[in-house]
Amino acid sequence: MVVGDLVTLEQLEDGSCRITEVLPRHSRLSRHSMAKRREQVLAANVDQVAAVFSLARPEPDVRLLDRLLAVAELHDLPAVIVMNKADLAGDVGVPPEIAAYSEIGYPVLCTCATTGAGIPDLQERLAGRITVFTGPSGVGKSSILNAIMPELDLRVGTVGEKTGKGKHTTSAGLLIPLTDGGYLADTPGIQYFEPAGVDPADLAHAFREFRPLVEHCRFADCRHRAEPGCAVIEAVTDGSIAEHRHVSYLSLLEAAEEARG
Ligand SMILES: Nc1nc2c(ncn2[C@@H]2O[C@H](COP(=O)(O)OP(=O)(O)O)[C@@H](O)[C@H]2O)c(=O)[nH]1
Ligand SMILES: [Mg+2]
Ligand SMILES: [Zn+2]
Repeated sequence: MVVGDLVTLEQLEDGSCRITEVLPRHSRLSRHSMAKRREQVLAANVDQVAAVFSLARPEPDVRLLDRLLAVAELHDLPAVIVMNKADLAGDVGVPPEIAAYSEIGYPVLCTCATTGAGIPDLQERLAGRITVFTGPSGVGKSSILNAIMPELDLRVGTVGEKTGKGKHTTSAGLLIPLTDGGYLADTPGIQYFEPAGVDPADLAHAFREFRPLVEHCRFADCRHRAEPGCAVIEAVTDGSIAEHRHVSYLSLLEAAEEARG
């Protein structure tokens, strides 16, 4: 049983409850453990992934963002990008590199947990759905949750991300019910996703702007690495695909191929 599973309960005579059945999952988020060589389900019944980053302090890590988006695509889950600390962006606003994600089909929401700007838009996205809320530490995930639900009073800053077992920490396997329906699932493991178990031939589909191009590659089994007549590489060369997206693809491809042996 994992975060997000729906179960049926039986109430015992002493008033406590016993789980009698885990209901079928309509979706799941999993990773393949390289060491154990098996699938590890991180969360069940997930509706979407929210990849949370900050515009500054720390700067957005687009390679990690690409990885998280690829994980979402590989699980057929829609993803939304949250850019927090909008107050630190100054006049520059959202850098073009980040704005480019909305051009390829990912909504980009800007928030400021300290002023509450953009939080209502985010709340609207989260209502009634189970969302995996993920991103590197320090970007303001706990602060955003506190802005949404002050009664939660999550620890912010340097305190116990990894160690704490108390109810106020964001350690593994927490499902936070939202006041207007829906849940946030905190699944730290998603960041360490390894594409073992992913067919290298399927990986290009995890990069949505590659999808319409792959059929134009000269070779049907093109891996979009250095093959002649590769439509993906041509698009990278002419600037219509961002180079870091291709680099992120190549690193996942390498890992997927390595895992295959
Ligand atoms: N300037 C600014 N700082 C923020 C914002 N949101 C969070 N912070 C700060 O960023 C740091 C990390 O926040 P935290 O919520 O613990 O991040 P988490 O590790 O992703 O949960 C804390 O010092 C927060 O006060 C924001 O919107 N603007
Ligand atoms: Mg936190
Ligand atoms: Zn190709």
